[in-house]
Amino acid sequence: MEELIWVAGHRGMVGSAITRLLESQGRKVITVDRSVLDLRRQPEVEFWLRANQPTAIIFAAAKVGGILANSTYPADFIYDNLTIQTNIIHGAHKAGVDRLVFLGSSCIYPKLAPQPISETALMTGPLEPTNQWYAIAKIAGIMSCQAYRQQHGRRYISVMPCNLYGPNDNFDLETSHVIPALMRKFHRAKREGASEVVVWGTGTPLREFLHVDDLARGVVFCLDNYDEYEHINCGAGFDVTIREIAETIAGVASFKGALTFDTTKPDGTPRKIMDSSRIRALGWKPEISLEEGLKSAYGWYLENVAQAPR
Ligand code: GFB
Repeated sequence: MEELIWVAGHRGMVGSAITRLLESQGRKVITVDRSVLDLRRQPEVEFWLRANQPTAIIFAAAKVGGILANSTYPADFIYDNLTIQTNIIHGAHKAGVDRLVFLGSSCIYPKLAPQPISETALMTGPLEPTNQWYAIAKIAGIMSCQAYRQQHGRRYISVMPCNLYGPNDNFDLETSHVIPALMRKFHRAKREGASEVVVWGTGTPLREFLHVDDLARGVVFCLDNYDEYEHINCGAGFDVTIREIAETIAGVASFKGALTFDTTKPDGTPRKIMDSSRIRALGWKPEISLEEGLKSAYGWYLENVAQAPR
């Protein structure tokens, strides 16, 4: 059967990176716009899957956001993610799609998991409260893949990325993650000649950041080479403090002023570096350094977002 891969969520940062990679490899990709198919509507998703018959699905469709979005819109995060993933995973099984790669997040692990966090830490302790609704939805997604594998023999797998950044990120200051938010803040401060930029929290939390093109290679690598019940981590292998990432982005954006820390904003989990030794042993490793990745992502922001009329 000729391969046809549905990248669900192809307009987002992760889905667009995976689509670019698959197309550069000459592989056949199918996508569908949100205006044509609302992934929260089960009969429509099932109909679309039966009509289009992909041979594999890469699942990058999700309601995502930074620390503030997660804690402000918990109902949206749990409802959208649970319905989208249940519709796609169940619909894939009903339509006879045998391969599916589900994407989760490092926030599935307990807030105080031993570091670096191995896959076996799942459900060994309480979650980080700021994103527990998103995390529970993603945990349900992992277990759904396992359930369809166990009961129906479906080759559905789950990949857990660390914090990501890159082209097509969300640069909205209220709902974005830290890297795009700081790119925007430093760019604006430089343009307006401001003497300081406000960074949320204490600056002490540690985060593991991976360029989305590296993640895309990891996901496609898993589609081709990984077929197991247990989910698999995909991270950069090192972490940095929020203060360090802020200073690096300030350098990339040539902002010379001061950083101030707004401690009324949440820090979130203190640290979440994953143990990615399993995927590395299989043959994947990141290729884009943090410095290089931040420079290219900032360049993308300048060309595609900063110039756009608002
Ligand atoms: O990227 P971020 O929102 O995600 O925040 P999480 C990371 C850290 O950066 C937190 C700090 O300690 C923030 O307080 N930070 C500093 C900022 N300045 C800013 C800013 O201007 N904007 C933002 N957004 N943060 C998310 C989860 O957690 O990570 C999601 O909520 C998902 O569920 C994602 O798992 C990968 O790493 O804290």
